[in-house]
Amino acid sequence: MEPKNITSKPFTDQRPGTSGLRKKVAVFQEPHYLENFVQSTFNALDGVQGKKIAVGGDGRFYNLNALQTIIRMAAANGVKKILIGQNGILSTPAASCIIRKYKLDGGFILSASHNPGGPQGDFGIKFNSANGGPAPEKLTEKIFQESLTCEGYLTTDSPDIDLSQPATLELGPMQVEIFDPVKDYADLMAEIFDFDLIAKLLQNPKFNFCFDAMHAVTGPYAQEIFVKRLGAPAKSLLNCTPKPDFGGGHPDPNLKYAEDLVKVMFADNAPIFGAASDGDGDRNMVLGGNFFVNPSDSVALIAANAHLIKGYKNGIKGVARSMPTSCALDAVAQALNIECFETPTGWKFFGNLLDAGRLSICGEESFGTSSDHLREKDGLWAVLFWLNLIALKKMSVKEIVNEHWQRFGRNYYSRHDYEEVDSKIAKQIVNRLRERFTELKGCKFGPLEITQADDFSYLDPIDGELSENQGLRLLFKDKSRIILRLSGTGTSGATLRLYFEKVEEEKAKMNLDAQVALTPLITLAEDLTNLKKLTGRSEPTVIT
Ligand code: G16
Repeated sequence: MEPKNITSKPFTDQRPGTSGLRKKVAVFQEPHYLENFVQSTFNALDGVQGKKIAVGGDGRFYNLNALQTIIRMAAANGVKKILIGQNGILSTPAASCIIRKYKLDGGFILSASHNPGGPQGDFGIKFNSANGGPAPEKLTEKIFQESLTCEGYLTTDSPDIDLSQPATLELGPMQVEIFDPVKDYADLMAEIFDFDLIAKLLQNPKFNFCFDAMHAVTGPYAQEIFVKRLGAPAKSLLNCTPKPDFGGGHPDPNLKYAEDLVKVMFADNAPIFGAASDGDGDRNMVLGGNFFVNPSDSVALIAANAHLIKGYKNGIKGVARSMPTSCALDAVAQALNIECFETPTGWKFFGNLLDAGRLSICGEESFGTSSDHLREKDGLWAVLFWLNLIALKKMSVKEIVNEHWQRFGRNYYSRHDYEEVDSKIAKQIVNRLRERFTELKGCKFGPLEITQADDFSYLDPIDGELSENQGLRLLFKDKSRIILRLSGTGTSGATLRLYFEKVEEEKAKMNLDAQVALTPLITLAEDLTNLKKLTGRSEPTVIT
């Protein structure tokens, strides 16, 4: 196995977004595109000679080609050992789990998360560091800088490796281990949750639940955990075979795209509990029978009840949420007298706080929740948390959420997404609102008074890094919020996200439809931004 130096030209568009580099498959198929990014990552890590890394992905189209490319490049760059999920499968949380468990130097996750797959869809690659978490901004920026001058890469002529069976082999001096991607993760879940109690619940004929893997990576994990280990009926699982095009769907667990699950859960005689996960298994959506749990409420409720769960029985240290996530979590932190951090959007911002032992539970409005058991958001962990809680409380999902609101207040919350908007127009909308900040401060719109208008910035309390321009905030006297930001995960045009929040402390007023409760804020946002008019849209693409 002789390393070969291949000459290429630098690309100018390889700056990682909110979560790694995501582009159309066709872009990744351009000669040298993937290779240059991988080499830039190796270079940004000051080389990978003698290092141990993992690689795997969500099963989407182009995963297997990319895997073989990375294996060859790893060998040529002097990697000591590479661990690869069997059949190239490795969910994002499972990758984080094995990087930590086997003390690896990091790993590549091949996924564009919830974005559609298939030859016309998206592909993505992200690097997770030795702590198991997404590369911090400092590293992603270094990778980007390397990519701007990357004029070649190292690879070999070795043939493809058979990834279909667990095996240990050698590629030149590099050890290659193809491993079962499910076992270590499932073992970790069994350490955190009361599997005996959950098994009793799932095997009780009076209980029924439905989990939708959306033809994505969590299928094999759900089969092992829910059916094999916990004894749930196999019919509880939907779409559990990963497919390169996710069955033609959009593996985003929300009310619009998880339509198979939504049909089941919003029917007469709906199951008691329903959940879905996304392409790479880090997001989750939780539903009760005819009832949607907002992700911002879910993380707050998980924090409030963590002490009841085996893995957190000694209580939790602190909590964190991304800025656009509702402040429901803050109310819990206040009651528990623990720290609550507000970070920019992106799981990478929780990493330092988790490593420093400052927080135990964190989550985002974008259907991500997790804890310090690893350094990624974790879809199945959240589902197991809910199942454990239902088994303990013997209440329905709706009753559990209502009990939470009655205790902590309700933060009415919704996100309106406008996808594939012309990038120029999207930027113009954001810039115009920013320009009006001084004028807007102190303005009253009926009962709504703006007390603060700013562009969120975050000073990391652990490493002192400043992250600016993280989303426009209009904060109101009554604790309502309107937030506007551009997504960092789309691949076509721009996605504008508008977030609305209104705090309700009056117990009798907690059961309105969120869109109704938020109408004054939604109307005001349109008046201030002219978003619909400027984008020519009559309604958002997705409402959550
Ligand atoms: C990624 C990040 C999350 C972020 C989400 C949405 O999730 O890991 O932290 O909240 O994108 O980001 P944006 O609003 O910029 O599109 P995933 O599941 O796509 O990896």
